[in-house]
Amino acid sequence: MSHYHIKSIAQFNQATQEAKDNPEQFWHDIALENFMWRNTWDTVVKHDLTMPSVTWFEGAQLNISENCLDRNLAERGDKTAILFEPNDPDASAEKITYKELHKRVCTFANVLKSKGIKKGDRVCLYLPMIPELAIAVLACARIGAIHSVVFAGFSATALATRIDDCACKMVITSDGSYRGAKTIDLKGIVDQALEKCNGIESVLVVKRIASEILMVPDRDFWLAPLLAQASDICEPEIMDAEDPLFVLYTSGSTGKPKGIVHTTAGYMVYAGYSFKNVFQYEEDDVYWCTADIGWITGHSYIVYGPLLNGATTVMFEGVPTYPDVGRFWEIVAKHKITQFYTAPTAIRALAKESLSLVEKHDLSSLKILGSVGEPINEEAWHWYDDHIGKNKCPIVDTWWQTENGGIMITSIPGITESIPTYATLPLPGIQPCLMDENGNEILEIKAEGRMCVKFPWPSMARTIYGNHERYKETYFASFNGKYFTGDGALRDELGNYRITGRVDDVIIVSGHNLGTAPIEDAIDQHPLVAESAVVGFPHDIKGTALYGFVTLKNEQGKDENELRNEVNDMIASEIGPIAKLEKIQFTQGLPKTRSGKIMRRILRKIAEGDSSNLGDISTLLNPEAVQDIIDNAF
Ligand code: 7RM
Repeated sequence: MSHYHIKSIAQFNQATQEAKDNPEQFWHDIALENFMWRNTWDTVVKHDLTMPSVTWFEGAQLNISENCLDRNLAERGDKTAILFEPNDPDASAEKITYKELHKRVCTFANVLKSKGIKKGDRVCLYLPMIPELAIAVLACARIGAIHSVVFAGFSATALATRIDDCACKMVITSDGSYRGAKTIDLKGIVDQALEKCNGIESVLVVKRIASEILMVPDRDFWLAPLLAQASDICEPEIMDAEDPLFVLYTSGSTGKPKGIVHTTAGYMVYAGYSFKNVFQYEEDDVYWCTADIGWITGHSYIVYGPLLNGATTVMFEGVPTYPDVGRFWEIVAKHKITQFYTAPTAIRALAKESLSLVEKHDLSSLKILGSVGEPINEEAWHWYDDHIGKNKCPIVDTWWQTENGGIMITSIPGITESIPTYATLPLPGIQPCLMDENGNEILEIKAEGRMCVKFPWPSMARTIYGNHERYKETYFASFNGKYFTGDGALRDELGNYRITGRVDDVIIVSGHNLGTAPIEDAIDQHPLVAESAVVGFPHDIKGTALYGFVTLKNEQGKDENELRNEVNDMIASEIGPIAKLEKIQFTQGLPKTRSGKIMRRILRKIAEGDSSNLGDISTLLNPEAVQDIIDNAF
């Protein structure tokens, strides 16, 4: 029997062991028993991580949209698949059943075909968080087109780069989008981007805000009339296991963004398996992940993972601060959310606000809370646990990456222990390891090092679009034969992992290796601190010294130097005097990526006194924060 759904600690231990001893059998059973195949595989996995080349389920044939939709029709055709909560809190939510979703995906797929899109073509999706985005994703998958979703907060230039890099033939967008009190002219951004691109043959436009927009004849088409003419029957394209399913861009620390390629069968198996276990989804649950589908978290844990399990998945169009900072909690109460999955940046932002905005909403439906995207500091973890989970909801701190396709390290709610600031244990089937500076695996259990994965897993990225050499160089060259994550981690005596941050964030002060996450965690425990970021800067004696950027909570008024001393006292008592900050700058905000990660690269430049050359900051969430920091830097 397969270990698809882990229900006890004994089963967790057994699954972990079996997956290590015989990965082929482990994944064979899971794949065979829980998915729909047109043909099964000849081999479960073939791998050579030095090339690197990996295939999973070679010889198998399938369609992932069939697994998400058709497979659920008989048992749960009338169950809500997508629960859409619009930006406007007074507009009514939309419930799309599995039956309806199936029809809408098929109809959309026929529109794609009518515009000449075929298996293997790339289609760029530049859409707000409205049902059409999920439908377009599934429609591409249905006909074997490769979707490339670009987060609709990216600029025209960023969009153009991504359209060109994988030579998309079509863009799907909307006339505009709602974001809180604002509207954004998405179509205008697409028009601007397309001035720089060559390959786009057609643009499909969803009407969302009914704005006046330019429609280029023979290139731009309103979606609604095309849908009205299309049939709602569309047989799924039969795909090979290793046919690409999607490309998703992730920005590297240097160079142009990397088009991470995920393939069909392995991605499906792992998205389904990880969703089921990490969120322990039960039939009547209402699951909500607040990410945008423009990120991997949205791909795997708003669309594919939930639908593969016949779940009800919430899509929220708006922002956490509109109409007020209680919006998340209002939605939890309104839809009786059972699993809530968000990012530390959102938790920290909401924890700054008055508790009355949480307390006026009934959050008793919640069973499981999740965190993803960055290390979650202890302060934020406890706030989440106390005020949102009321100390009765296990928190899953899920560590994974775009390149991984699915959650790699996490606790399993109710089964393995959650530990603040620790992602804890790998899911069965995942084999992380820690490496030392000499490139050797550290065999002691309690250790600190660079985190790698030493055996392939089904949803690992197969390549970077159009640049296999860069894929090899970035992920497989540092530690030959292993996948290098780029993150540093600590492992405790029980094997629990604590992610200490990107390795490029590791700072060596007077010969001591310091991760940014534990220091920031200590700072954030100060009651007046909202969030912080620590970077290194050159120092005559220490080699490198620490520079902290600290954002305070709304209420304040304390003397800054007194606060600096208190912050350093916290660090000294949590970590040791070695980790004390040389300089502490109080800031209005910290520069963040659109997905909410703190951009330490920019802070490092400022701390080094070299703010003339910060690189492209236009894709930041809050470029204005940068100027303020430069103006007030030491
Ligand atoms: C899912 C996602 C990946 C990077 C990764 C880490 C950091 C993500 C956690 C985390 C500590 C976590 N994909 N990261 N989750 N660090 N604890 N639970 O975010 O490709 O956009 O980013 O994010 O550094 O390498 S991603």
